[in-house]
Amino acid sequence: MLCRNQLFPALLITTSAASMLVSGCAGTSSSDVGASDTTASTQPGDDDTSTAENSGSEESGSPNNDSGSSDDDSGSDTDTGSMDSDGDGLSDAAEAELGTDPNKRDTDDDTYWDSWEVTEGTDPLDPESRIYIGYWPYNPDKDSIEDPGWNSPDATASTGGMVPHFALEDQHGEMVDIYDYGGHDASIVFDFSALWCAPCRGISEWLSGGTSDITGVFSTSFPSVPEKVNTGLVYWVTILGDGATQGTNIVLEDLQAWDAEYPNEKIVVLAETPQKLAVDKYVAGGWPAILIVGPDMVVSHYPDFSQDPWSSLRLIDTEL
Ligand SMILES: [Ca+2]
Ligand SMILES: [Ca+2]
Ligand SMILES: [Ca+2]
Ligand SMILES: [Ca+2]
Repeated sequence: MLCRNQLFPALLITTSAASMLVSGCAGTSSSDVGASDTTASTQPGDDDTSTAENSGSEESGSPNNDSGSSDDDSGSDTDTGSMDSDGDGLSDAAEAELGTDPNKRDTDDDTYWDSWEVTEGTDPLDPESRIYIGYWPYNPDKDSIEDPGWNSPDATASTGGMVPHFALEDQHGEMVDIYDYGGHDASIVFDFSALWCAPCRGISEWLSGGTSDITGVFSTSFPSVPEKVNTGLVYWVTILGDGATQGTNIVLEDLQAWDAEYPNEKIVVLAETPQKLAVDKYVAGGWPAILIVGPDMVVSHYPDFSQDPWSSLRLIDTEL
């Protein structure tokens, strides 16, 4: 259910940083549960969030490392034309034809490997031509992740639920495939926010380096989160799910305005579609709805909003 009233955040400050909470915006009177629930909410997701990583998967399509190529080219292969010296998925011969560097995976230093650019139709010799303008992560093996579909019993909005395969428009006007965030050595945070939601704005302001009162409370309670976002230890995905008034849609200008007001080059800002499939699934108790997803696109922590709207932030701060 969606939030029906806007609550400016009550700042529930206690002497313990662990119990310091800012309330989210919820549609029911149960939203202002305070500091009494801080311990229970950290239990179920702990193991999930700390063990779900699959650190090797990012390079699973290209097993070589920069130091050599003997693994792929052992045995009877004596045709140097089929060698892939840099392990980027393109043979040396193909790279000679393309003009890319056979000893460098990302010839133009735009963060995307030569073979990925060929696959996606961008120019591996031009950094201005790249898979995502925003330099978002790319997962060449994303098709190996099984899409359960929105209505599958495997796609529950709960810890252990599989995230369906979807794509949404970002602040640069490009469609972003959410499975591109999978397969890396980093968890993914889905932050469902609404334009009308003051605590949502507080979160984004905090992550953009803001210093207002509300950001100070977040900083005190969850001090390591901004640095983990800024260094890529976690991928933060802001999904704007509701417009300036409740039930309205998000357009590109909303994304651009949000990004301009709360700039962080590591954070993609996505627009929920008018169908609101993701919001209907994941925003159960109030705004913002913040959940943690593993590299396998399985939800590793889904918060119980009525108990603790900020349990995901606490887990990011203490476990990731
Ligand atoms: Ca190569
Ligand atoms: Ca190369
Ligand atoms: Ca490149
Ligand atoms: Ca390029």
